[in-house]
Amino acid sequence: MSTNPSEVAGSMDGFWHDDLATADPEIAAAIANELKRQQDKIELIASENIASKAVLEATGSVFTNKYAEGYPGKRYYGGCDYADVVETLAIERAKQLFGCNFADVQPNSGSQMNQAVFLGLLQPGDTFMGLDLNSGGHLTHGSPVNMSGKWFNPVSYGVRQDDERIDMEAVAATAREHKPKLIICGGTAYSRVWDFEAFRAIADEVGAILLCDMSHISGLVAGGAHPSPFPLCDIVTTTTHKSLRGPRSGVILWNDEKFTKPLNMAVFPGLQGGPLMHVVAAKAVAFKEALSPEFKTYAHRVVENARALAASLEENGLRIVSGGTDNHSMLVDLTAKDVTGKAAEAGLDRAWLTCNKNGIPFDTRSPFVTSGVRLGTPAGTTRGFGPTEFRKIGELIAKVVDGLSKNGPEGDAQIEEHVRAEVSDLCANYPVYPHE
Ligand code: DSN
Repeated sequence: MSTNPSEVAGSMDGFWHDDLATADPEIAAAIANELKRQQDKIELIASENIASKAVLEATGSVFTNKYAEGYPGKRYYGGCDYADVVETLAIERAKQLFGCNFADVQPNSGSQMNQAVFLGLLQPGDTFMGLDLNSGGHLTHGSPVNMSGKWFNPVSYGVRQDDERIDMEAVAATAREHKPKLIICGGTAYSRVWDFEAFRAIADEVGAILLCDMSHISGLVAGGAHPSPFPLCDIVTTTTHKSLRGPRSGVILWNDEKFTKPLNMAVFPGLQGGPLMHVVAAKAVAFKEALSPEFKTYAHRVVENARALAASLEENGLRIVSGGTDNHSMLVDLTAKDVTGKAAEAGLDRAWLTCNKNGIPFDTRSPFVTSGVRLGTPAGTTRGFGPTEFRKIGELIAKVVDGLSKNGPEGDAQIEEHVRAEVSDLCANYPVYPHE
């Protein structure tokens, strides 16, 4: 029997490939198809965007190989010199971008950043308040199926039935009654400006910590197109891949040093091990982009485009929840058309318009069916669409919905074919990665 390791294990020749297409043609083909999907269809999912090539390059960098448990200057592994460089840059840029004193850039996701706030500042069973999922809140803000709702005691607030806006009087009354330790503002399907001053007054009155999860609007906050939660909120969390246009990840921000130890310790070693340093590097890149004057223009354009889309949808017979939008997103109520959100999502996808079904306030249908769709403008704005294009998109959406209204879930094949052609023209004029 041979004792030569290379004979025992076989040759290593061909183990390394210079490109993915040779190393793994199936995955390379799926990635190429995904790029084509993003190019050929119009992305209207309000929580998605098109990250820059620089962000993608950092995400795919050699930091994938590196363990860096700990924080800059205090690591549990050797060889962290450059990990420290990227993490320090990410922290400094995040602080500059959002005007705060401290940042933890290690949370791997939106869910983990919020878990860290719960782990660091609450005890199991503690009472907290968040926007009800049915009014546009997020799973991690107290849904009974999420850890926040299972291990803590959530009390929710909602929107008024008549104008579908958050009822601050009711928020105050609920806070007085339940004395929450934490109040969360921010949501995933709420298209109106958040009144941080009113939330601050309520939090002060009942002695609660005020957390803003600004994941949906953080790009708008960065660009000055929505009021900043700082300095009014104690802690601010945000994902980095929505309107902020970075890699898929999360960040925690705060001002008062008393939160530093509990929050840092909750992220590591409380919840996570080695940070995803390639994603931390990409976050630093995204923050630099968001600090640019061009990003300010982008953020304002996102809102202008959302208003144009909402106006066009209304002019074409569709009702927008709360009568319009102040941010990047809107909920379309399909009840009067007798079309479900599920059917609309499928019909619009056949017409190459990508969106998600979404419950509307006081929805009587299940979350798997729903009476609405949620639409957003961050991705379309990144590829260059302006109000003219979004008004056109509003007309196209209304046509598809009318086809569904007349024919049921199969929709009108002729209309959908016509819309696909119009979508193709728009997409051809605005490539997602122009220099690919
Ligand atoms: N799933 C995200 C959204 O679409 O809003 C929130 O985490």
